[in-house]
Amino acid sequence: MYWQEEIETLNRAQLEALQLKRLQETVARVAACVPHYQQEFARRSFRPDALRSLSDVRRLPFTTSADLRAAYPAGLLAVPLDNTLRLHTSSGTTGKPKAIFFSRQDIENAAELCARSFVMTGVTRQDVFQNMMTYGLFTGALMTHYGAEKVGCLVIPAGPGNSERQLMLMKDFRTTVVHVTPSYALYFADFLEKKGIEPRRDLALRRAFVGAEPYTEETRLKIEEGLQLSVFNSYGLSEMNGPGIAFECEQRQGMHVWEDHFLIEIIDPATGEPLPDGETGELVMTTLCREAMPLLRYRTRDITSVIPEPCACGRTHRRLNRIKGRSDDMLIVRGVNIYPQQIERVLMSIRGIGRNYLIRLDGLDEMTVQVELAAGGFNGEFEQLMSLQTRIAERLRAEILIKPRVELVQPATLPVAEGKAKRVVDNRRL
Ligand code: DLL
Repeated sequence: MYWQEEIETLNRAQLEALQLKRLQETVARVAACVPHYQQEFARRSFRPDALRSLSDVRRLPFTTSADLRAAYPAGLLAVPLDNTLRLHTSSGTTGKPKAIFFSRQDIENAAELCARSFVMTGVTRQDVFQNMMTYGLFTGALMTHYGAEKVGCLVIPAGPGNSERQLMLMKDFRTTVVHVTPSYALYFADFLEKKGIEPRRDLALRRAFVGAEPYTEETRLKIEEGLQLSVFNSYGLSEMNGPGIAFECEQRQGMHVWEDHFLIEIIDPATGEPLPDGETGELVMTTLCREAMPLLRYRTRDITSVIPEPCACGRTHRRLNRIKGRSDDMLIVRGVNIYPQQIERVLMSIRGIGRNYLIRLDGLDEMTVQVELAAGGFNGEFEQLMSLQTRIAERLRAEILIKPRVELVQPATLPVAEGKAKRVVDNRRL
């Protein structure tokens, strides 16, 4: 099923011609009215008419989150403030957030891309869409809300948390689709289990759109098992609209990026040099249709690769592999580079442990992984508990090359996230 079949199936030559035209327009616009880009262009003696082919995008400067922070609160606006309609912010780890402005057309486009994404998974106007993302400055809920309304779904703006109420809404209004973060989905699966709810028997859930933070294939399986539905990976970032940037189709073999709106590159994060399709590196995105705040070569910090092969669904927009992590999430422990997702992958594949965990770094360089026991607690012998602990530590060592301390804790004792989870607490004195 398609939402905009003609655009979704444009052949590559047509799609690339459209991208080039839109890239030239975008660059001409920022050259005319965004001081930040005017200065960057002047510094490298770049003239917009030098953009002749898509590979010329490499002559453009990168934009970083530091550039956006420096531009706060005015943003890198390309239109008068009067022409903007909505503000979202993206909170970084510290300091001021990034301010992202949207024009009426930008909001409309974001909703269209969400609608495309949902229809691609098989959603129709018959669906009941319970939006468990946070409403507010975060883009996650509002953008998908508009997209699902466009498709004609009944939208329930539940927001996250209050699991009792979520369950009541799901039962009473026969919710078929949820949009949720992986951490809350895992928590909610535990909650249903404790309540003795058998999702397939008691609820009408069919699909979960899961995103807003990195998660592993093993976590997808845990969510599918717990909620008894199909999980579709939903990717985006505030700087590029929020959700609906890349989404899995019914094949669920990577996420189609809407390339008529975004030009993607994969670069080596250390050198900034482009990498060929299939190689893993940092995703860089350029907006092609943004009115209020076009961004050139935005460094997402997300680590992934492009799947160049055509997809069986017939869409020509290329796919991204699951995000492996963020380059700024990488931990260096005793000289070893570790992504939190490597730890998650191991934990989610071990039976007998629960769905919540926390990575703690203390002292000089000591790593402790706290893991909740499965929902029913542990009924076995002390020896069995010790052997489970040893097994987890050994499996982790095989994956991350260092052996962390493993602490098994009672179910429901680690902090629970309704939005994005904080999985790493770094108290090191380095
Ligand atoms: O999280 C937008 C969004 C909302 C996407 C709801 C999907 C669903 P930000 O708060 O700006 O925007 O955070 C963007 O979250 O750069 C990734 O690091 C991470 N992220 C988002 N989706 C995924 C995903 C929203 N499916 C940052 N897999 C991005 C992995 C994801 N990481």
